[in-house]
Amino acid sequence: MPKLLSAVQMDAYHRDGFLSPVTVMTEAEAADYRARLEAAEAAWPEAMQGANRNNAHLNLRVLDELTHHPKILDAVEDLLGPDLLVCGTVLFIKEPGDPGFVSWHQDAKYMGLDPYTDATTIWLALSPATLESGCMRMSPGSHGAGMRDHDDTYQETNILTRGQSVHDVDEAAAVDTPLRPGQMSIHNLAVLHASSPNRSSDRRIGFAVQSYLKPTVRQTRGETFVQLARGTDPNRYLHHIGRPRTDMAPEDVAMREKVNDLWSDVLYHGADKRRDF
Ligand SMILES: O=C(O)CCC(=O)C(=O)O
Repeated sequence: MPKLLSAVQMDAYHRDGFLSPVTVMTEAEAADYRARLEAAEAAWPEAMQGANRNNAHLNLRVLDELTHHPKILDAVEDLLGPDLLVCGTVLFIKEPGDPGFVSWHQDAKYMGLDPYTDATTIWLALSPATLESGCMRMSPGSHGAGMRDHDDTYQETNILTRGQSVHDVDEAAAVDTPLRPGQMSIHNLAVLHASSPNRSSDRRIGFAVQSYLKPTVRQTRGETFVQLARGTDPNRYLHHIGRPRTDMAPEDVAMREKVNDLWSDVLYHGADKRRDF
């Protein structure tokens, strides 16, 4: 018996490689999370810039709560089953007028996760993600064709680590995934997706759990740390860590730094250049 998604929604996810929108909280709840996140940004600005947009859930309660939010986990459980691990999170924030964009790419290309089909990513909107603010665009069905060649462009305004880009995407068939605050999209790690700059007057705040994994997943390019989100992990292929009890506890900050360094080694494995995120 599914916990949140209908059979139609689950079929759409498997057919298209993504599902959007999925409502997991009210706009008022999302506004409360946004206010808490922005208070944390004001208190610890350095904790969320550059490389530190990664894995802030390891030392901020607000992002920890979102990562382990029961409704989000219900939807993920409907797709992956009852045993769930969290291997990382990313804050994708585009300020108003920000030229930052995301080129067409497949997440699985550089994450070293095998099998990537036993993983999924959620992207939760904490502000309106619209055509104007640069919501994600997805290429339906593109997850079915395996890994594509990516060109590491390192374009300055490309907010992906290497500016990795797949060039021959059928843009005409692409689908926009606008989200209200409190809604999320869920995508397969092989689906092609992209997003444009934020031309609105509000911040575009997205929180991605990248990704939830079944315990069957191994890391092929380095080391990965995970939290148990639901059920059990009989395999223990990846390193387990706990959840923060307060904000910015020194031991959690140190653990996050270690996790980010090792994650960066995975993402930049074999790369010509390395950037600060
Ligand atoms: O935030 C964006 O526009 C892109 C996010 C993304 O590429 C992802 O969540 O995999």
